[in-house]
Amino acid sequence: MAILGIDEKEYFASGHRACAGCGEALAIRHILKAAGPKTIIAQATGCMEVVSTPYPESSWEVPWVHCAFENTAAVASGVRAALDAKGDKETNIIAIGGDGASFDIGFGSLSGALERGTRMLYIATDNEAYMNTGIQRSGATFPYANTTTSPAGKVIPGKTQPKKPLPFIAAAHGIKYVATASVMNLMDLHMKVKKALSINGPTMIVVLVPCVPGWKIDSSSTIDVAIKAFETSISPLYEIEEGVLTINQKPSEKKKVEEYLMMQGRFKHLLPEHIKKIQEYVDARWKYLEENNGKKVFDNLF
Ligand SMILES: Cc1ncc(C[n+]2csc(CCOP(=O)(O)OP(=O)(O)O)c2C)c(N)n1
Ligand SMILES: [Mg+2]
Repeated sequence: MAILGIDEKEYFASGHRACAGCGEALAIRHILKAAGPKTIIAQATGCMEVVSTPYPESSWEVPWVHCAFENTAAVASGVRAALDAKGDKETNIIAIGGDGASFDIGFGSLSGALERGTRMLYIATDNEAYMNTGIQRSGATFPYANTTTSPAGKVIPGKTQPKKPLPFIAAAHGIKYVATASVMNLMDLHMKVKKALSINGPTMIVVLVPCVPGWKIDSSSTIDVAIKAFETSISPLYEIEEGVLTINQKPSEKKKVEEYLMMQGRFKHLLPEHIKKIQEYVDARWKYLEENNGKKVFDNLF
């Protein structure tokens, strides 16, 4: 049975070892509900693999392939080629990687698969650090976040680089569909997964997934933090379809970034000057989105 179009059946079974309040596990659960049973997953190493797959226990109710950090999109491409050889046009292929796997280490194979036009959905579950190995900064880590490799102290105030704009980098390959999503709106995530899977070509979704130990938040506040990320425009929801940018949902009242930052231990060292810089950074990114809403931002010639 389905409630509001969402399958009641679970394809990511309970009993896995993710932390209480894990945003990533929640996203995976809903990605699979949207994709349904005719799906093959290729997944990079990372928290989700470690908590859900050690033999003989697995939470995956659909076929699942382990991938190294570097080659998840290449493995998905190979699975697609095998299905094509069998004449199977029905089965969905979803490659999933964390932010470390997607923004950084597996980026080469991801870019290759996007450029080749491989029909697959690539989903980056973005918790803004290499969480599985103890909270190291990645290209997705938000500026000024305290991580073990961008330690806030006398020398630096946390990460001193901006967040890599992966959705835009993916869209610049000329692919048909790129979207951002967040666990704060699971219906939106659900619809985006379904839409992406209906497209004949590579598609990509980057989902914001708060991490309880990495962000130093309470396990009961995962969704509240994700909502605040949306309300402050730190995590905007948009699609880039055939090169055209569409903001899907706008906050009714734009909140100050401070409200989001102060909910999390990883930002507790910030001084007013840092918060001001973050506000400017977020405002500039939001201004770009608003100014280009409904416009073609990338060519899609093929
Ligand atoms: C080439 C390589 N470098 C490092 C590792 C060790 N490693 C395994 S999981 C992981 C962190 C994964 O981070 P991310 O992709 O963001 O996923 P998360 O754990 O945050 O969900 C690291 C560094 C590895 N397996 N392979
Ligand atoms: Mg991560």
